[in-house]
Amino acid sequence: MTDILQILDETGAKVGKAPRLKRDTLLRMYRAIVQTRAFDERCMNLQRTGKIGFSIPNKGVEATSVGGAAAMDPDTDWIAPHYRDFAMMFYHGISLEGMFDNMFGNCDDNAQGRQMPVHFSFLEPIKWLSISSPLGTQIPNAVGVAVAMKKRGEKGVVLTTFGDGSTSTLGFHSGLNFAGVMKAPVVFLCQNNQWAISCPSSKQTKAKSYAIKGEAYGVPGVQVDGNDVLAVYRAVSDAVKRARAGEGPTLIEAVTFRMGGHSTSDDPSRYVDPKLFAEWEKRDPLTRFRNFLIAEGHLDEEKVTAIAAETADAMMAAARQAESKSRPPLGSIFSDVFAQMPVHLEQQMHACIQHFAQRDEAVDEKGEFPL
Ligand SMILES: Cc1ncc(C[n+]2csc(CCOP(=O)(O)OP(=O)(O)O)c2C)c(N)n1
Ligand SMILES: [Mg+2]
Repeated sequence: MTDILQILDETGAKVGKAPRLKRDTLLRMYRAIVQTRAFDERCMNLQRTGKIGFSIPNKGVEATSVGGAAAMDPDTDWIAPHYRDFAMMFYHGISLEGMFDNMFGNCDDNAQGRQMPVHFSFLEPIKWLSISSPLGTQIPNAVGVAVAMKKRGEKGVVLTTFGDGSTSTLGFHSGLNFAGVMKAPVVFLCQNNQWAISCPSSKQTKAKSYAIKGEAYGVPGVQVDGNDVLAVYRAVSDAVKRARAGEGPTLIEAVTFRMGGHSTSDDPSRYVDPKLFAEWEKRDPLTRFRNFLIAEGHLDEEKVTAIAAETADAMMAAARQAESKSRPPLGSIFSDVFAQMPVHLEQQMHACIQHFAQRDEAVDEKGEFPL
């Protein structure tokens, strides 16, 4: 195991060799981080005012997701994401409205309100497995996709992401083991944000790191500064190169910190020492990258303000648009399972619609989630 990979120090000064990225790509990475933070803020407001049921904050961990996403080629590659990783979608240019349609579970939500908020399902702009709540299940799914692509002779690579707590799941074990044996073209990116809800890393594992866990499966492990978007990009793109060259999987541990609650239902002040927040605030991935981009002449204060303002406006407009749409029709609970709905389901659907119509009761639960 080598030392932790870092390219930008906490002030944004270069301490390692920066990857050769075009200005447009660097700015796209920056915008994706800004968008994720603005999305977080909007969703927190919407949840606190009772308009949506739930959200998952990403403050502090955005660079891990964006650095990983930027290393993937939408023409060939797949992403099998963790739920705290939707910054990846912002990098790849997802429609904001589609994201808010999911947050409101409205009639245009492509899961028709059947999923929890932030559990996005998209087939574009990059091949993306739907986000699932049971931890670690995306890991064997990702390996399956990777093995299938290898068998078909396709050159795609799969990036799968998960949290530190998810390394304690069976999915992590079976996924890494199978990938090691099959030399699958997959990259495992563990977002070590130090917490699994209120369980700290010190109680999650006695291993020296999460990266070291690859060794038992014959999968090389690397540790990277997860608040340094360029270092994450470098680690993931090196692992992608290995995978594409037929050299098998890599496990990357991105060390970062969750700068807020687990979800909008959580109160981190009950278990996180406030000193830790103050300490990690100094390593903020957004400030660090912004300082770097300004020093390199890619950004200036005026542009920084303009990007922040246009992002906040776009979030507000997309959220308003999604909020104004109706809920999915009640009958949609029964659709999409069978091409031809069986008679017994059809009967149940009519009975259900009639039941609510008779009670003159709008289906309007507040939709609060306990997690
Ligand atoms: C298999 C499974 N066990 C338990 C849970 C309940 N649960 C939801 S989130 C969470 C913590 C996950 O921590 P981590 O993997 O570090 O991800 P993070 O939330 O920090 O991004 C737990 C235990 C679950 N969703 N799935
Ligand atoms: Mg975690």
